[in-house]
Amino acid sequence: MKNVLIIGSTGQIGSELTMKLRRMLPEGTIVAGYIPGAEPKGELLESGPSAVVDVTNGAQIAETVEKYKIDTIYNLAALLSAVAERKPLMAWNIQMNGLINILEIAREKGCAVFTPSSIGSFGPETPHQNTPQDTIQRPRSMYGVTKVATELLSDYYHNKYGVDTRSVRFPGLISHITLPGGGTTDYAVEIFYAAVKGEEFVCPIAAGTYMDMMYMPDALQAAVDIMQADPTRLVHRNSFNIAAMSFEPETLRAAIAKRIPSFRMRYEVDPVRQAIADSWPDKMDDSCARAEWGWKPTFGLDEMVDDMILNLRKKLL
Ligand code: AKB
Repeated sequence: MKNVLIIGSTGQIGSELTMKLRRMLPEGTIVAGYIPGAEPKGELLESGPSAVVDVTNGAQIAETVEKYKIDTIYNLAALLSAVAERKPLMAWNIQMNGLINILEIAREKGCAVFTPSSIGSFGPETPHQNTPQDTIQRPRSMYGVTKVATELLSDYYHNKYGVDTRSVRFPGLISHITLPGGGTTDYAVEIFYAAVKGEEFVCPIAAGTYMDMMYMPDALQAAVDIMQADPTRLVHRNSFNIAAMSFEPETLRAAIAKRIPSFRMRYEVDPVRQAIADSWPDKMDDSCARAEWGWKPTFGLDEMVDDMILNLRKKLL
């Protein structure tokens, strides 16, 4: 990995992954791909090249790959689960037509490709406790359908054409730099903004709903480590379960209230997001990722809550 194209570089993961890779690979070129309307700003804009790369436009991807001699593509363009339910055709177009554009270019130019999957690739029939690496995947949401198809198509391009595709199934990602947009797990980010600003939080997910969650530094490390893993050790490729913490809204509320005693939360459950959340695992088994490429998270619930509050106080107050 030397010259890297990040598609979706201004999103929740992309904005931080681009900066991490620029710091990590000073000899390389890390190109921030974006779509008009979501331009990179500040440090992201100034610290390296950027290019308009719409994932649904194969010619744009090919041109950027050629121009910067790209060897690795991080494909982070996606509509998240709740918004994908409102715009299923758009989600399909971005997630699937976008992916095949990338895989075709990767096949021609010899690029490695990372396209994240998600806890959203599982469905109501999946075992919810210690969800195994290899298990039933019958999601009911469009987001989930595209994630399962992403895993299958990525493996297909590896098995048939030798394209170096690898990925992880991300839990809900918690971060303080760029807000997520339209996910089922977004409540676990938005709650911190409300708490730090001294506002009441209206939680769209019901008490008692457990989901896997992860703090962004661990997610970024996973995205890097999987692409740098020794391929001879990989039994799986697309995609690895990775887990860090599992909680329900009350656990998070209590952890925040311990640090901000005036914090208040009430529930107004969103039926669309709740149905999706109910169909997802409570807690995944990530033993294959641990065994095959050394996955190990560093942030648990308390470390994450401390760090989120510290950073959001700096940002918002
Ligand atoms: C979402 O909630 O849609 C995402 C995800 C878990 O993939 N954060």
